[in-house]
Amino acid sequence: MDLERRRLFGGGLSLGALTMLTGCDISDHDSVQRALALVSRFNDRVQAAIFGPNKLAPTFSEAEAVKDFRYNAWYGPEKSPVLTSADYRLMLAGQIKDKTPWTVEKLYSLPQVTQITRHVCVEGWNMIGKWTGTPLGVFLNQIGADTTAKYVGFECADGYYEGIDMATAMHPQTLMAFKLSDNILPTRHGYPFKLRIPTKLGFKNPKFVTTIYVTNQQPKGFWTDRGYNWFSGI
Ligand SMILES: Nc1nc2c(c(=O)[nH]1)N[C@H]1C(S)=C(S)[C@@H](COP(=O)(O)O)O[C@H]1N2
Ligand SMILES: [Mo]
Repeated sequence: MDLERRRLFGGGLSLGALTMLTGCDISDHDSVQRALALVSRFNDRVQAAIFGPNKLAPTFSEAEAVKDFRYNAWYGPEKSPVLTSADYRLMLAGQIKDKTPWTVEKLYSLPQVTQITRHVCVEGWNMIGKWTGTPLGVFLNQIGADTTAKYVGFECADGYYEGIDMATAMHPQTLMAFKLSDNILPTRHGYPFKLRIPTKLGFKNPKFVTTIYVTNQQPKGFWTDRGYNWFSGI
């Protein structure tokens, strides 16, 4: 019940209020699940509607940035996929004009910005880090992505998958991050790049991205398929 409880209180509804609203017996597991799913989808819609396309996440000073950033994934760091610049190609799909695959060299020659922001993981930890890379919006424009489409999706070398709405994709702080603490992204943090999205919870920051696609169909997410909210903004 933990996750459901958090969602409920986050949404500002008590379990009792929900029971009254839905008229379902709290001991009836299936109808509780259905009611919760409804609240969760409602929350996603409200959050998407109030998302400010240019409202910035807080930024921090150099001194506040952690040098030794914490690792997280659904498996141990020793199992991280090892991608090499010789073999790696970023594949492009969906509503994009120029779908030529990108090498690491070409990606790393894109114009870059640095940001110091807070990463928040739902598992109960957060950390301030310094990331450097290209705003995803700049890249999407360069490859002729249809930015009137609704979503951008990501597939990763470890089987992970995620997706974000176009407003978040075009947000100035949404980066294809190539560096962490001024060093090329280490393998365990997603080499050759991760999406760094300070307006989203940690799990919506995919690492080891191998495909970017543009679509009108809401992309699935690894943790969303396991019960977390799709929007998951912070
Ligand atoms: N490909 C991939 N990306 C992922 C994950 C994962 O398991 N695989 N875990 C997510 C979660 S839950 C978190 S908190 C962050 C952790 O990123 P870090 O290892 O750079 O701290 O990566 C996110 N992106
Ligand atoms: Mo996370």
